[in-house]
Amino acid sequence: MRVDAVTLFPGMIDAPLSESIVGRARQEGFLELGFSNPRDFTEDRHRTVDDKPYGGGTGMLMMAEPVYRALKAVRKKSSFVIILTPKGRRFDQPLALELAKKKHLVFICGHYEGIDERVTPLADLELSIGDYVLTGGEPAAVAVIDAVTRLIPGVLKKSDATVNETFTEGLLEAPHYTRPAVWRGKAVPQELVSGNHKLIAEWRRAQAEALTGKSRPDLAPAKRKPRGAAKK
Ligand code: 6GU
Repeated sequence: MRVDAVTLFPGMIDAPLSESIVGRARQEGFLELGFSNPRDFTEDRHRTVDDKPYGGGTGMLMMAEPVYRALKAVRKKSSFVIILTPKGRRFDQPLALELAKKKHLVFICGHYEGIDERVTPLADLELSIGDYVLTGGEPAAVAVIDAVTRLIPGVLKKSDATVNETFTEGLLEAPHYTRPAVWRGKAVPQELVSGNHKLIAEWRRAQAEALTGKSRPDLAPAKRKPRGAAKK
């Protein structure tokens, strides 16, 4: 997969995605990550990329033309273009699975108070990673690129590592333990050391359902209202 980021701060994306699993995926060619900086597409002496908002208000906006040119430099027919903004659709695992099928993703990262609204129609999707405000789209791009990269076939060693995991089945994962069997007086649940695979599977399922109900009742299927239930 090819990914390009349109950003004024490529280092905010390049550095975190040079470590660990994604760093290795880049070295091994599963992910090709490139950058296009709007500042490189300015023509004035100060290489200006931002200006004050019409109508007043605090902060600065990214100007449309440098962003447009930086996008144009990387966009291809096959590109799926995403603008990162807290106003966008909330990112989740089903969307990560959809994005992992694309050949080329382009992420446009807003900074300052955002981007001139006239660039929005250039994108296929406006995307947010949650209900809080970041200083810019770059940390959000890192989160989305990470979640997508680990779904590219071959990036994770175990092919089933992405099947039984949190959110894929709409449940949080059961707790995990490794050696020692007793650590500072705390023992590993006896089901996990029983060697009985059916018992282990049942224990994990029950733990996953209990945990989901407790921490994320919004995800718990049993707690959801039946479909078509009359609203009062
Ligand atoms: Cl995509 N951008 C910014 N600036 N803040 C966010 C976000 C994106 N997603 C959540 N908060």
